[in-house]
Amino acid sequence: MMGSDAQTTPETRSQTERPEAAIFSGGSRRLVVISNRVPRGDGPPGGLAVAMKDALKNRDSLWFGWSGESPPEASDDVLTEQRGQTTFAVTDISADDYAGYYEGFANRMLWPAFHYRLDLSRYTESDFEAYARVNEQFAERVAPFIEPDDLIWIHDYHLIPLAAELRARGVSNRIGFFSHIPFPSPEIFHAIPHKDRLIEGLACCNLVGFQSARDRSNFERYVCAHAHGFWRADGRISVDGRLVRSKAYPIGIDAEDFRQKALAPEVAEKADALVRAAAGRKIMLGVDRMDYSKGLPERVDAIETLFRRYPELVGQCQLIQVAPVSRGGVEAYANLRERLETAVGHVNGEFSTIDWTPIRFVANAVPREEVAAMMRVASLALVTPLRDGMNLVAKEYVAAQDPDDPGVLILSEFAGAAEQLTGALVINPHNPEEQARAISKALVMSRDERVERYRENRKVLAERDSSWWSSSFLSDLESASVDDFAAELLDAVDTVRTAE
Ligand code: ADQ
Repeated sequence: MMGSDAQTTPETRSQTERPEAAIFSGGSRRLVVISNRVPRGDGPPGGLAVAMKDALKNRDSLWFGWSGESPPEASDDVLTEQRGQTTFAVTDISADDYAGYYEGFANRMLWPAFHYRLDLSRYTESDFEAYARVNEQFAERVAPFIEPDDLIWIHDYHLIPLAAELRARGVSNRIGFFSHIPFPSPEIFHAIPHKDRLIEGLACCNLVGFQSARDRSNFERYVCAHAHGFWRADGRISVDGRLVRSKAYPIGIDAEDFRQKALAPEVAEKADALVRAAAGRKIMLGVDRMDYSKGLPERVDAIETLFRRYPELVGQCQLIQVAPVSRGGVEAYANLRERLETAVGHVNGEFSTIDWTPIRFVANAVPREEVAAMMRVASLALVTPLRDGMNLVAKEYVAAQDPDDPGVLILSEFAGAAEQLTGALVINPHNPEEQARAISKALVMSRDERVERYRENRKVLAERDSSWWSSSFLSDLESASVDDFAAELLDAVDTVRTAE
């Protein structure tokens, strides 16, 4: 629940009892953010909170989502807490619905499918029903808070049907949706049960944002080939009379803030200790949530290939892989941990010497500042997902480098970040030989080439930071044309006529 020092006001609101309108500041509309998780008052800010920092600055906002509580019987109460200009509004999800909605349809069905792993997707009708129900509950509970001029920004795959549920409750505001994860190719999307409900949810938005041009193209191709969509001259897509614009907004980071973290005196000692322990050997770093999309077993295979192909590197470098367990409730993740530990054990068993281990595997979470300090001292980073919406670790690694003596980023061509970070050594993670070759190249790369590649990447980080990401999305959402609504009205009239 929310921080103990917070002033929490329990309140249940009916449809008619609307909260007081917020006062607009700086001429900008109030922003309503809706996401599964809402930043907690007492913990470090999570990824989305960091990315949304600038969007929330100097404007009134409401952030709605799950409270983090799932009692056996959940009430429909919404608890609010004011922090600065933002009202945080949270609601419980019952234990059964949480299991079906979050662990079930969102993380057992959609996450693997959107990451091209239909083989890992598990579908049950009751999971989908819970997913649909939670989206309905979210719409029902947030609708009374929405004022006519608010901009609504929905985040991620947990809440794809939400816009349709809001429209069904008469919400005619501008609605934007951002997908943090990939959008799969049309053939894969076509295989997802209830795909029509998902497309309907996205088509009810005025703007749908993706991490990369590839994701956007996948969405548009699906809608046009399989959902009666067609492109209009103005670039928007018409889907059943609704007009939706889709565009790539690659999420950025606050690079300077991350660099400061890497240099913080509190973690300098930790970084020094790491360097001392490496005893002159080069540090290769991997930092990921333990997820099958991140290419971890494939990375371990590549390290084995590296030492076989380049025996002169044995004893000269070490991979430090931080991969804390995530989504422990989903079985595919437990299997992954087992597979990974076996693979690491195999490589370490084969190549270790009395004073050297090829792979140090850390399955516990490491604080963000320590991660930053590790990135600063690593000669190279392995960011080799099989699929990734963006991958912020790639950007953070670049931000943490010493500009005069930077390390090398080895990056999967299947991470959204590869469309932007052209200074990286880009590899296919399914090919251990190619990955091993890139590592060997990075380990001996001249300082001049490293600096040149770093500068290319760093320029992108500066031009496309987190502030650019949120402001460009919101300004496009704000300028969504009134035509959008006209088309929706025509659609509604048509529906009424058909019914008559
Ligand atoms: P994630 O899949 O969680 O996010 P990613 O972007 O790599 O992936 O990481 C998000 C944050 O978590 C980063 O700030 C990173 O430093 C931190 N993190 C990851 N592993 C960590 C570890 N082992 N220890 C400590 N911190 C760790 C989803 C999508 C991504 C997309 C983001 C943001 O899957 O593709 O980039 O959202 O949109």
